Amino acid sequence: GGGGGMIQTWLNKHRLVYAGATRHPLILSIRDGTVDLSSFKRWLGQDYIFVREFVPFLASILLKAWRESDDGSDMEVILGGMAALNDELLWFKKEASKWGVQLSIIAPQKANQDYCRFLESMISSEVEYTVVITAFWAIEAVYQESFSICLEDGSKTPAELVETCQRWGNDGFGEYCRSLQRIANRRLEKAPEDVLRKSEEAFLHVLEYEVGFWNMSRGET
Ligand code: HMH
Repeated sequence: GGGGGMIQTWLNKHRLVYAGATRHPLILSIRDGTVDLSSFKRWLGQDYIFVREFVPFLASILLKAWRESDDGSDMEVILGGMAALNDELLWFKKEASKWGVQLSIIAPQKANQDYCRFLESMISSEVEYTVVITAFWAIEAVYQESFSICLEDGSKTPAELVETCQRWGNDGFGEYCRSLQRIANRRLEKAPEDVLRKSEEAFLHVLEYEVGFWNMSRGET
């Protein structure tokens, strides 16, 4: 309950799990300037693979919004997100070449494969629009929250990583995440009990996969 909608209720209820995903040691090390650059490069290569998989996931959400949404502006928000991915993939290529990371030879690690398989499972037409828009919001919100921490006053983020942090930590991306949150809240408000339960599970799954994803940067697997 409360004025913040279901998402805020879940953020309160699961705040420790959420903090685990948004204040991961990799992010904290970027913010305090002690980041191990080989960890950053591992993250960069793996995230390029992830973002490529994110395109069909978003396409499936666009299709569900077109079929099921009661509000035409949902499609505009999702289409804006898809359009941004085009630029994002180009940015990854540019950034990888700047760091000497060869994207063409990178294989997805286990945690990345698991996360991508989860995205693929959400593409199914059996998975309700409300559930996928909740998962989509969570995926974007974790990056927005994480990288904006690295841009706060007093952070010691290395100059060469500021552009990366701005990609997800900028105000425009924050506004986009709030739009997704509003869509999710509006859908969750009218959702039957089983869809609510599945949406909360999807949210928690995203948080778990995000932690696994950050952990890959340690390069232990
Ligand atoms: C793993 N989660 C991961 N990668 C991303 N690029 C985002 C979220 C945000 O789009």
